[in-house]
Amino acid sequence: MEESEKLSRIIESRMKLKARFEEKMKLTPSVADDAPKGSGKTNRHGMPSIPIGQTATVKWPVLDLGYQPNIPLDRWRLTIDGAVENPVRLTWKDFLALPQTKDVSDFHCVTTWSKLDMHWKGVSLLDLAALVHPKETATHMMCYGYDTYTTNISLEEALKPDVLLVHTYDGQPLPIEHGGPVRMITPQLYAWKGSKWIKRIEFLTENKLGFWEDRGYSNTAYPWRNDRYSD
Ligand SMILES: Nc1nc2c(c(=O)[nH]1)N[C@H]1C(S)=C(S)[C@@H](COP(=O)(O)O)O[C@H]1N2
Ligand SMILES: [Mo]
Repeated sequence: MEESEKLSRIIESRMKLKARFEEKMKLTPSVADDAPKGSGKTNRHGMPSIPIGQTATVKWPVLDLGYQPNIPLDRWRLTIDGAVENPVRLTWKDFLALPQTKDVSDFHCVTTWSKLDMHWKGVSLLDLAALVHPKETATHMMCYGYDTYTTNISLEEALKPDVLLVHTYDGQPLPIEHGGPVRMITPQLYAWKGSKWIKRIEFLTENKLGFWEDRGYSNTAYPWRNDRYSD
């Protein structure tokens, strides 16, 4: 297929997905809550920039399972499969050939630090979804890291425009300790929803729990509701 044809297919598919999830997205707490908990100036989706219980940090702490996988770019692969019409297994070259998105967003870790205004570059989840065509029955995703980590997310959260698979932070390749070569970010949810060293995205037709969600952390992870643990 011609590159330009591929791109126009992604764009068309992206518009359809947007339309399909638009209403649900508008109703998510990080956009819709009328009494969000937190302090500081209002961010671009109408929430206080420091969610309740969080403190802004300048440093960028590292959190992992005690193992930081080192994946050379020539062996890096990203599999996107499950409830999709067109499963793919992307090489590094394939990944960089997709539309690239830059964004500046905030990072809220459940251990109470928030790092604001982080400069990212990568591929949006929405564009990746547009590439694989999720089936009508798809509702959630499970993300898998090269370190065996897993985390689940609903599609109305995952397909928000600020959810990216990033390879660049502050103009530099994402460091290994922060999940390089590629990690996911979820600026409107606690950061554990973004898998570092991401290796596979599986579309699901029902919700399943990931690593922390299965160990008492919240399924939904809404920072402005102090939604840290499952009850
Ligand atoms: N693959 C993988 N992703 C992960 C984790 C992990 O242990 N493994 N930790 C999560 C948690 S709890 C947080 S707060 C962030 C931390 O990202 P950082 O180490 O870059 O600050 O990554 C999340 N993604
Ligand atoms: Mo975390």
